[in-house]
Amino acid sequence: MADIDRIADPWGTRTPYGPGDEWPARVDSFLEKDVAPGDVDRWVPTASILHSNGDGMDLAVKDGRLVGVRGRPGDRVNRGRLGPKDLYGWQAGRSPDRLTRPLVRRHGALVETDWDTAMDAVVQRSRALLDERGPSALGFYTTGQLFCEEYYTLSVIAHAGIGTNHLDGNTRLCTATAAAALKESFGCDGQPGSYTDIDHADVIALFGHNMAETQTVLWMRVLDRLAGPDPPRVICVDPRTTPVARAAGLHLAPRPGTNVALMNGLLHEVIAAGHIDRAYIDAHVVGYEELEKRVQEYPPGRVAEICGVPAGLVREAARTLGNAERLLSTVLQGFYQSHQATAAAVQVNNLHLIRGMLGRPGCGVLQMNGQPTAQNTRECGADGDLPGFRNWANDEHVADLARIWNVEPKRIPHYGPPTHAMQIFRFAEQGSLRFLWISGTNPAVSLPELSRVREILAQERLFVVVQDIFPTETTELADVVLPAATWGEKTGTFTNADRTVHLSEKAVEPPGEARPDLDIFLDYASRMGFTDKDGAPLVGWTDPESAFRAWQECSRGRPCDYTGLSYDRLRGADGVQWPCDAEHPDGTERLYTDGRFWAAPDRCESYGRDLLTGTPVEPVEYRSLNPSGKAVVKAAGYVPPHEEPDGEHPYHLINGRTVYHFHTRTKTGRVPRLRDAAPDVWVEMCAADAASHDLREGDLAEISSPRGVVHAKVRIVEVREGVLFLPFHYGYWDAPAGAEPTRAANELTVTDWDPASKQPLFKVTAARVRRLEGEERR
Ligand SMILES: Nc1nc2c(c(=O)[nH]1)N[C@H]1C(S)=C(S)[C@@H](COP(=O)(O)OP(=O)(O)OC[C@H]3O[C@@H](n4cnc5c(=O)[nH]c(N)nc54)[C@H](O)[C@@H]3O)O[C@H]1N2
Ligand SMILES: Nc1nc2c(c(=O)[nH]1)N[C@H]1C(S)=C(S)[C@@H](COP(=O)(O)OP(=O)(O)OC[C@H]3O[C@@H](n4cnc5c(=O)[nH]c(N)nc54)[C@H](O)[C@@H]3O)O[C@H]1N2
Ligand SMILES: [Mo]
Repeated sequence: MADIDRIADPWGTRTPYGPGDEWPARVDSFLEKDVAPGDVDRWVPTASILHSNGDGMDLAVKDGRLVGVRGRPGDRVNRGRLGPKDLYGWQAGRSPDRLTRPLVRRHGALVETDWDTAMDAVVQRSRALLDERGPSALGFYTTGQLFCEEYYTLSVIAHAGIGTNHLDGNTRLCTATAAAALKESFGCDGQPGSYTDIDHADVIALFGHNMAETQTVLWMRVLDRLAGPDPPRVICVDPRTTPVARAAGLHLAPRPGTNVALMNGLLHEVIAAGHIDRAYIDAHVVGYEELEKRVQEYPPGRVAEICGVPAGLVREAARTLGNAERLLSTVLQGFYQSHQATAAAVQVNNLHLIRGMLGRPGCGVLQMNGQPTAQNTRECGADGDLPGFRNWANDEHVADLARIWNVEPKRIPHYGPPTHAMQIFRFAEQGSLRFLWISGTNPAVSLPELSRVREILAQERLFVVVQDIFPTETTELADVVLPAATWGEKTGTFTNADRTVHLSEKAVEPPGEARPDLDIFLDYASRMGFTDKDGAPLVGWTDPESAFRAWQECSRGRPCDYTGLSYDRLRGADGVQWPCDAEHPDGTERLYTDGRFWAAPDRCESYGRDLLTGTPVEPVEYRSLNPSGKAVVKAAGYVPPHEEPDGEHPYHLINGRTVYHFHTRTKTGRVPRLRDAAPDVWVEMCAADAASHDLREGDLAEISSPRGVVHAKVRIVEVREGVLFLPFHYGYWDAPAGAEPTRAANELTVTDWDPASKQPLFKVTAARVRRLEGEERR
């Protein structure tokens, strides 16, 4: 396998299988040129960290260095397979420009220092702000790429140590809508389905999800079903002709930002044809009548007008969805990063609820995650929610958490919903927030409207701590930089999108003085002297395993119950799905198999929100709507985006990913093979649009929006007319001279978010195009 060029062929050879069969194993591996398998000293188990699949893999160690990887054939997630980023991405860790010492800003410049000096600076500023302005002057912005133990520790520090409501993850940009949609429909976060649903499904529908490039191994599973007997029908909903669209039997290419109208059209047809499960609806669902009424306004003809998808295609897709016996749906950023994100994602849940397609093999919804450990961010409350999917608006849930932490309930802020990332940055802009600790994320490239983000982070009055493994566009704006150890250099657990927990063990030493994120957070907690109500340390654990045990206690009796697990149990277990407790000692493949949801008023994680305005539903209102805790079908009408193409900015600009790069490329841009596969930014457009600007393949174009400009080489592809696509991976740390600030897609995007999930609208921008000539070209 090592010989196959997985840059040229990201998915490798097929191992076909039929419905209900076990996915055959195929072991992918890569060792450095001069290393033979017999030379490897140790193989250390972990799972992939550059997407949310959680592919089980081993790290090869020789003479204390990483020298390669191999897939684990027994792992339930990947059965041995690895994607291109899994195979080569680990090489980034040894890059010579890793951060190896703390940095502090002196007279305007970042200079190296020791840990004591750096941590003292952080602690002094924290204390001073707590005294002068109170806890709301401090905020934390974390990630979906650390370990469970690290999030839990940070969550305790922020919620009960500092007592601030300003804690969120970059999961806000990523899977906030997944969480919101699951809460709206089922009362609680947690994927109902399982990756194994691919093995059984007869129809697989991908909504705004380019799985082929973003979850390569899961896509191999789909490709293997497509190559086997009795293959599933695949439906792709994406304005671009992605590799998913090319493999799909049915491709619907809606105008960007019209997902709700399309979903309503599909539901209209499914209901009109009587393809509903009346018994399931009567027994397990509230809200169906309202949906039935609402979707009447969306006959295929009207949907065709709004979405630009032929009515016949809407009908055909609805027939396929309606006739499916085992329907698996996946949803991702084409839905989540749009306006009406939650409203659209919820309609996919509705489709499954009214068809009774849940909790059986092949019948699943995957409101997907993107980042490897985004699920843990949410479970541990590092996204601002309360740990263990507790409801901030339910005083008993808060009291229960306070009991576990041995603090007074009033110490845990719960006066309103947690502050979302976009609002945290707003508070920093306005000056009420004076301290922002950023860990494992690079907002100076990944947040919308970058000129504004740079200005906010550069303010004198805002104290910025950045904890990263490389110098980035964000560390450049920091007051203190803390060098972290990363995956392979530290131990912890993490959970993928289908609730599978893996243990990732330390394989090699971190470079220089870099420290595991957990150690940094523990050090801060101890220097700050946080205590519980009896004067004992608030954070009573000292290492990954004791942190995991503390988290297990916090998860006890909750939907994400980890109490049946342990580090020993996870070693070599090849992935266990939560809940794993006394009742489910082997873990749980599918949730809601009995049609019972985590939605009763006393149990639910959230009472939900108005999908149009985002206003939280009052507890009494929820109680009367859903007294017995059924699943909730919520209808939503289509509204057009705030920013739509017009005469001045006639194009829809969307953006997203390529198979070779991960986000802001701090890792994949440092791996020669991956870097060279896609070294610089480009813009995709259809042939007719290119011709109208006299642009040919490879020409340089200027894309502009009311916020900024990007210069990019033209790629002529199959995409809806009037739609432009930019990969968002390219920032400035390795940009050619003169490229700043015209390389990052987020120079163009808008400061706006979905009212319910608060996820930013990366994929809703109006733009114009111009050919760049002569000396304008960099
Ligand atoms: N190679 C690679 N893999 C990754 C990552 C990576 O950076 N690189 N990141 C990981 C993370 S964190 C995430 S969140 C996932 C994201 O994974 P995906 O969601 O699959 O990735 P994107 O490219 O952001 O967006 C998916 C598709 O949405 C389409 N789209 C845009 N606008 C619309 C619309 O209005 N309607 C519809 N229906 N579709 C639309 C785009 O054309 C695009 O093909 O990938 C994960 N995996
Ligand atoms: N225009 C546009 N913008 C987008 C998106 C889009 O589709 N379009 N997608 C959004 C989505 S879904 C996501 S997930 C975000 C991603 O956005 P970011 O989170 O900003 O992207 P990354 O490049 O993954 O940043 C992670 C940072 O953590 C560092 N890091 C890696 N490992 C460790 C570790 O173990 N410890 C510490 N302390 N640091 C570590 C990396 O070096 C890097 O600087 O971007 C969002 N922004
Ligand atoms: Mo993401």
